[in-house]
Parts: sequence; C-alpha cells; structure tokens
Amino acid sequence: MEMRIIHTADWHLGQTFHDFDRKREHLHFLGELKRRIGTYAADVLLIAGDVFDSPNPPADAQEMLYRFLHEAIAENPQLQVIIIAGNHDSAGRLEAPNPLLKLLNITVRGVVRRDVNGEIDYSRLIVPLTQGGQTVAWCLAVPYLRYGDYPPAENYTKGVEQMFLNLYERIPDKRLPVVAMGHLQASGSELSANDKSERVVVGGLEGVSPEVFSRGFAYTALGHLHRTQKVSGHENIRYAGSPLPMSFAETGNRQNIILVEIDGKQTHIETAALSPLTGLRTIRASSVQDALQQIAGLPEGDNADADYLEIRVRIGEPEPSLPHRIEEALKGKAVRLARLAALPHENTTSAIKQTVASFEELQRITPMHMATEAFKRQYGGDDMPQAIKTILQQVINEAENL
Ligand SMILES: [Mn+2]
Repeated sequence: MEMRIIHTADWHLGQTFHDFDRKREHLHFLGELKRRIGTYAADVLLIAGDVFDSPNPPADAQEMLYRFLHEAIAENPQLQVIIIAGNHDSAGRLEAPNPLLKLLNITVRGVVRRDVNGEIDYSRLIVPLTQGGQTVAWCLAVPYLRYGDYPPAENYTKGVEQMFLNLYERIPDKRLPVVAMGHLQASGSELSANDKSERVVVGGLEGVSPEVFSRGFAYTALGHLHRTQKVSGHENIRYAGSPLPMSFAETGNRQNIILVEIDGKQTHIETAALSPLTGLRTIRASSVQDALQQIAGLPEGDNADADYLEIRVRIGEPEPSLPHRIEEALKGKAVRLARLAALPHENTTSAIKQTVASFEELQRITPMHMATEAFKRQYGGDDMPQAIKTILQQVINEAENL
C-alpha cells in the first residue's frame, strides 16, 4: 500500500490585508495547490483548520472553497479530502454542507458530538482513508477543541492530549498507518513575533506535548501556527504553515505545503515551496528624508498584485504632512502601502523617566499639562510648539464649555 498525502492549513480565506482584498492571492494559491494535487497524484488532501478567516466568512470566500473542492475532485477522482475546523472557523457552519460533501469523498469535522449519556462520539473523528473502497489507513480528524470538547482533565492541554490518546485506543485496526490532524499549539513550536491570530484562545498554558503524537502515528498534520515547521525536531509532526503571510510579523516566513508519502511502515516527507502572488516589503527609515530616498529606489509599475509595503519611519517632531508626502512619493511605484508607522527616535522614550503621580497630583493635572508631558515623551523631551498649544487650548476651552 502506498499513499500520497498533501498537508496544508491556515488558508484564512476571506482575510483582508490592511483593508486590501486578497481574493486574487487566494485564487492563485488554490490554482497552485490544484496543480500540485495532479502532479503529485495525491490520494488525500488534509486541510488542518482555519479554512476561513472568520466564523462568518463572506460569500465569495465560501464560493472559492467549494469551487476549489469541486474542481480538485473532478480533476483527481481518486482524491479524498479531510478538513478540520480551526479556531477562526465556525465549527457548525463549516460542517453544514457535509451531506453533500460526503458524496464527493470530502469529510469535514468541526463539532465534537456527544451521545445521550454525555460520552464523546470518538468514532466520528476516526475517518478511514480508503483506496478502491478499502480502508488502508486511519485519520484522527480532531478539530480545534473548545472548552468542554475534551475528556475530563486538569487543564486544557491535558484534555487535548487525553483526546488524542483516547482516539488512538479506539482505532479499529492498529496495524494500519495512523495519521493525526489537529489545530492546536504544540509545545516546542515557534510563533511568529507579535502575531495575534496565532495566540491560543485559552491562554496562560503551555502547548500540547508532541509526545502524544510520537507514539504510533505515521504522520501528524497540524494547523494554527503560520510558519512551516517540525515540532521539537520530530520529522513526522509538522505545521504546514499558512499559504499566504497573514501579517508583517510573518515577513521572514516561506510559504509551503507538505507532501507525505506513506509506504507500509516507511514515511517520506517533503516540503514543497509555494510561490505567493504578492510579497511583503518593509522600509525602515531613520528620518522622513531617508524614507523618501528609499521609496525613490522602489520599482516602478502599475501592478494589481504589487507587494504590500510597510513603512516604519523614525521622526523627531510631529509630521502632520507625512502621510501626504509618502503618498506623493509612492505614485507610480509598484507597491501597495498597507501600513505607515511614525515612531519616535529610539533613544528618547526610554531616556525620560516616568514618575508615578500621587492622587492629589492626578486631581490637579490639567488637560494641557497632560498633553505637553505626552508630547515631551513622544518627541525626545522637546516642548510643544506654541502654535500647537494655542490650537489645543482653544479645543480644550470649547470642550469645557459644552
Ligand atoms: Mn488558528
């Protein structure tokens, strides 16, 4: 028995990038994936959660998913697809088309069901992988688990671990290879810096131990973290990563899918790079002048799929005309400005000592005083210019006389 699996995750269909629509990027990815399914002659496609970016995805994002599934199956009739819900998905909504999807050999698991006695319906999460109508392997399709979705345990991660252990015990024939799917944070995995969407909902706890998957599983297909990675050096426990960078925090990430070939007791795993339609660029400038100079060096062109640009510029004083100047400088450049951050000079914020005000002081403090102090902190100890003070005083007067 030889079985070829493609593992992908964290599509986040329907996501907008700093208000830019990403439909063309997602369509480009889905085209690439479809071609890969064909050339690799994949038997199984695993989508490990966060199919959509939100629990209530826009109609065109839903259409994109179902059109892709239909075309992928039409072109590859042998293909079996298993999808689990992630923390961004609505478990119920993702499962809703199951009666139809079943006809196309597509299984969606989002909800953990219980029987009348409150017992978890484990068998529903043990999905047979078939070839020519015969079961050749098992897939533990475990969606993102919410509080109460798992067996009794002292905390969330222990509960998730127990879930996988209980499922493994219930596999009807353990001589066949077992593939696990999960949408979770495993301990020993690396998060992208400052990434909000990767943060686990149940906070303050360490991740799920990869040891749970190291016993008896041929491969574990994980979703949730957006960077492609092995977990704690385990070859066969991996995050596929997101096919599109989800934020500027992921600038250094490469986008991939994972190709897994299971041949009897042997598992061969390969990372296949994707070629995203749109890249990320960051300009770090020490001054406005520096920023304008770097912008001048950007390629020219009019491209609907141009790279997203982030500009981080250090400023020594308020620059109300900054957005306008940047916008003017970017005219004709083959980039899309997604984010402009004006930051005070690095050495200023830390240099000023902040004192804790007493209750009496707080009562005496005036709006003008507070504003001038904030101004000093922001702009390296400089006093607020008289012109700004005058305007601010007018606004304060008006507000107080309302
Ligand atoms: Mn997630």
